[in-house]
Amino acid sequence: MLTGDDGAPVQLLSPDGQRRPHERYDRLLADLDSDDSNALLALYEDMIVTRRIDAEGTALQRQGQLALWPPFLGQEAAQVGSAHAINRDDFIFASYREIAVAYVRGIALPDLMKQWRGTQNAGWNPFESNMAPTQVVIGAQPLHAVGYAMGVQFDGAESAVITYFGDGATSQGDVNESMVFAASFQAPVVFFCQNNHWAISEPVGIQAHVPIGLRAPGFGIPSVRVDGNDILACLAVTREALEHARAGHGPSYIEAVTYRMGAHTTADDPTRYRDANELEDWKGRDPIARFEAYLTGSGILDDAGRSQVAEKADAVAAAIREATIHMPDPEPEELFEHVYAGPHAVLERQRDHFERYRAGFAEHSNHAPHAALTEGGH
Ligand SMILES: Cc1ncc(C[n+]2csc(CCOP(=O)(O)OP(=O)(O)O)c2C)c(N)n1
Repeated sequence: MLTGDDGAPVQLLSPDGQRRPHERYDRLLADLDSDDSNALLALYEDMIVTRRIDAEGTALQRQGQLALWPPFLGQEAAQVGSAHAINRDDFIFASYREIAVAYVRGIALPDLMKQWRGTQNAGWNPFESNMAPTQVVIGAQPLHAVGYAMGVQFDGAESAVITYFGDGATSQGDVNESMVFAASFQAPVVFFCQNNHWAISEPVGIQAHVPIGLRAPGFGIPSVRVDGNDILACLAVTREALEHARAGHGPSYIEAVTYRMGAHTTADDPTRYRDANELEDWKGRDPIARFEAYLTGSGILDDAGRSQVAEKADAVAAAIREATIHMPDPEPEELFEHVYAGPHAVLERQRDHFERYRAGFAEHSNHAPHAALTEGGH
């Protein structure tokens, strides 16, 4: 059974990168400690690459190549650490900000960008990756996750479901309803809340007068708070929670305490509502700097390793840029595809109407207004 322990977030790496032994969680990292550190370097690489993807996404939006981008700068440990805990046959339901989760999941690079360029509603086939399209409707996806987890349970499968959402989402009825169902049916689902302290301009303290992780036990769901800027702690607690679900012990809840260092999206200006000192304070707790200090201090990472990873990050960013810039525009009628699994009479009627509407423009352009003018019609 998971617990909130003493309420302090679980931490396995101190802010200056020292490994802290932990009676309960060390078991869950035993493979990392014994595999010649390849797994540790893989975690580091994914953090560096995803931070680079984030910077590239922001730049592409500024250059008019993307409609919008939701930066996750500062949340790399929470996303990469937890995503490394997920098995291939587990299913993920995430929000728009979990781009690092999608990257770790192996979603193809161009597919990460389609939603943000606006060429597709969703960028990938959820059943190829066992990851649903990311959700922009706040708090909707935990409902989908619990429904899916109940299906997993009915099938008797030994897999788990994980759903990601933000601190702001916990105020939505949907999230609370999904916890009622998860607890009632003991569904094999992990609720992973990234408390990044802000729901656009609303600070978390307004909606939550107790730590968000403490709400779940009220639904009968065991919960743990974790330092969301400590990648090893995020990996360990998520592994434990997923094991708990796969073993048939029901739902659990993780509150990863982290910070959104960037803007809510590229359409937002956080300097209008956020104190600069707060940001400075959290920059001092940068999740990558902390892990890098640990790896360097234990001799796992050196300058050669660092530049190798930086090269990989640059290559991924270049591939993303190339794919985004050359992404073909869809035909407008494609909007009607993938709404239902099969044909649907109402949708067919709408498509037909839309096609005639578009054809009307073509006719109109044959009788262009300027032609009428030159013919002296006005
Ligand atoms: C149902 C719904 N209400 C409002 C919005 C507008 N909205 C977009 S993001 C957001 C804040 C979400 O904050 P949080 O859940 O903490 O996630 P974060 O963006 O910090 O990752 C809101 C209110 C929405 N997308 N969906």
